[in-house]
Amino acid sequence: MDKHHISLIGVPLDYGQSRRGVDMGPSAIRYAGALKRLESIGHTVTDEGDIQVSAVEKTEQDTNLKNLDEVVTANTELAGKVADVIKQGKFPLVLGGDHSIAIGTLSGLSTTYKNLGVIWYDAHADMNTAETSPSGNIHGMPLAVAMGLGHERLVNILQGGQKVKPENVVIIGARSVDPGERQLIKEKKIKVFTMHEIDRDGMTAVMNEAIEYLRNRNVDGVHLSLDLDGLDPLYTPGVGTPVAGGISYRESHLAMEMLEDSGMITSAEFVEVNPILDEKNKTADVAVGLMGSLFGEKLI
Ligand code: 6HN
Ligand code: MN
Ligand code: MN
Ligand code: MN
Repeated sequence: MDKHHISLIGVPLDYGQSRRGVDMGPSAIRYAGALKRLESIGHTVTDEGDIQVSAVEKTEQDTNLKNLDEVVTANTELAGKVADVIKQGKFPLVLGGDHSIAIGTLSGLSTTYKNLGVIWYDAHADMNTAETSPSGNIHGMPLAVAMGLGHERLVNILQGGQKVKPENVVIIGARSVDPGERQLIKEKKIKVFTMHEIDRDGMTAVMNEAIEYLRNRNVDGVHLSLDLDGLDPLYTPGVGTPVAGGISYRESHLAMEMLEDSGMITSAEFVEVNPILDEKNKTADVAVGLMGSLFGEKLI
C-alpha cells in the first residue's frame, strides 16, 4: 500500500441515524480543501467521487433497525470500492456520512487484511446490536458488526463472519457507552482508552500505549475510524450526537501526528460531519486539519 497515493471516497449516507444533513459531509470536507491539503504535503490524490445512496426511503421494515435496506445497499457498494482501491495499491480515505459507513469500509478492507488493527476515535463505542441498541440507529453498531455481531444482513456484506478481531481493536475517547456495549467490551476484552485515561495519563502516553498494543498484535494493517464527535463539541459542533467533555483540538492533532510517525496506518475514514448542525464549516475544517497531521504535514 502506497500512503502517497490516496483515493478519496465520499459516502453521502445519513440513513444510519435520525438527523438529516450528515449526507452533506463529503461535500463539506471537500469544500474545506481536503484534496489541496493532501496534495500540498506531496501526496497524489484521486477523488473517486461519491458512492450512490438511494434518495428514497423504504417505509416497510421487519426490524427495529432504521433504514436497513438503504444502509446495506450503500455499504455493499462502498465495500467493493474500498476493496478495489486497495488492490490498486492506493490508500483508501473514506469521507462520511454517518458512522454506519464503517461497516462497508471494514468489509472492503477485510478482503486484503486478515489481521487488521482498528483505532476507533469516538465519544461512543458503536458496539450496539439490534438487541442492545437504544435507538435503532445503525451508526451505533458498526464496530459490533465488524466483529461479526449484529443483524445478519449487515454482518454478511461482501462475506460473512468476523472481519475484525476484538483483540485488534482500540477505542479512544469513549465517554458515552450504553449498558449492552459495556457488557460486550468486558466480554470481548476490548482495549478502551476513555476520557479518564486521556485526562489522567495524557494523550502522549495513551497513543504510545495504543500503538504498542497493536504492534504486539502483529497486525497487517491499521484502519483509523475517526468520528468527529470524539473531539469536544467546542471544536466540532457539527455532529449529530455531541457529548461534552471530549478530546481537545491539540490532543487530536498530537494523536494524528503520532499515528503518522508510527507508520502503521493503512486506511482511514472521517465521519459524522454534519454541515447543517455546524458553525461555518468548522467541523469539516477540523477534519481536514487532522488529515493534514495524519498524512505528515509539518509545522516547520
Ligand atoms: N456515532 N450509542 C448511541 C446509539 O444510538 O447506539 C449513539 C451512537 C452514536 C454513533 O456517533 O457514530
Ligand atoms: Mn460518536
Ligand atoms: Mn461513531
Ligand atoms: Mn511527525
